[in-house]
Amino acid sequence: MTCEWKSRTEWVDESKPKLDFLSKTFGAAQVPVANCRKSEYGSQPKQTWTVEQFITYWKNYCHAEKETCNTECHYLKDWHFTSDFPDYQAYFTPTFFSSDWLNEACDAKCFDCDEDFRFVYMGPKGSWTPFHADVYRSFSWSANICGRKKWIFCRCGFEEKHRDKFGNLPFDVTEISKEHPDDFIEIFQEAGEVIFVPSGWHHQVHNLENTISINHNWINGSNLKRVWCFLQNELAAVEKEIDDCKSGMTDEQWTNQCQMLMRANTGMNFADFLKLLETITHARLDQIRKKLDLKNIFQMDDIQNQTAIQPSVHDCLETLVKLQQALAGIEGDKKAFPKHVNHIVFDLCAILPVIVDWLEKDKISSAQLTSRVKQLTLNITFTLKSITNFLG
Ligand SMILES: O=C(O)CCC(=O)C(=O)O
Ligand SMILES: [Fe+2]
Repeated sequence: MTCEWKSRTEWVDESKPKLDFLSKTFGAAQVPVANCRKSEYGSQPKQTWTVEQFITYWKNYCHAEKETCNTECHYLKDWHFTSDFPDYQAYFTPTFFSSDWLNEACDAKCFDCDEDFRFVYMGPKGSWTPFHADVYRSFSWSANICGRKKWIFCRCGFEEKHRDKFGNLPFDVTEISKEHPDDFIEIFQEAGEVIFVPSGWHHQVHNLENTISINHNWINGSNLKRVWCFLQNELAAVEKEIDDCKSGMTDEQWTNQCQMLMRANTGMNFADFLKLLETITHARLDQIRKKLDLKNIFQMDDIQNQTAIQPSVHDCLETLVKLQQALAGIEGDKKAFPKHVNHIVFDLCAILPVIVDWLEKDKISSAQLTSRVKQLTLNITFTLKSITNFLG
């Protein structure tokens, strides 16, 4: 999967990172560097260095490591490499991981900040990432360019057993995982191998050699419900935290305050999530319009200007069931649509139940957001109904 990648040939020599090449080629880039021997507020403190500074440090560390283990241990992580060097093409996203709404939405400038979710990590032997679950409960994939990693996964949900009396999860599960081997899974990742991290699985990662890896965080129709659940839990946590301020606020002020705090804590609030869903939906409707000649069946332009009656929850769910029945009724090799259209239908079918759930929850968002969710529900339901009719 990775042997053709430029990073695997240009960045590595005899299984070791080509430090001089990396410094010469990418030295001026500014990168986050974590201090692996410290913990501040449950995470490793980070500073911004240049790649050149990091490589100089790394060379000294490799040298010093032989004499003493008291030296500071730094880890270059979460480097937005592709965004810094868009023409370099260090790797190709493996096909299995290519349905990636987060990065698709970032590329479409969906979010206010233009940081993507494509990263490079570089660290000396001994550098590590503390116990965590990934941002927004996204999936991640991680490919080793060189070196070796030990992953400690906690079976999904079992992390709850290991919270302290304040409800905090452990920072380091090295000892706990030995004491509770049934709750954890240890995996060793070699150079060239790719790890898939399922949504919501907590994990901790250790570099056993000087290691470089490339990873993405991604969301798609298969983990969207988990992301939606996570955001609702984050909102509930914020509401609980500032509950004592509620009496002095109007409903609108309260909603806005909670959403603002949610974005600060979590990096995504309901407006951002809706923007993501709108961006993906509109991209898929565009793709249908371009790729499939369904003009006789329905007028795609009508969808954007829909003035039809808002579908009920029952109507939306019935639409999904009917579409599934129509798809199931197609026999043998006879495909309903070309492959890429199946993929579009899959995405729309994943979004609909989430936004229907959103609408069913009273007062979960501002009137303005709710009206946009309604519009999206209408667009998707109308499209899926038309596709079902098309299937006969
Ligand atoms: O490689 C690391 O240090 C951490 C990677 C990680 O946490 C991930 O890919 O989700
Ligand atoms: Fe992670």
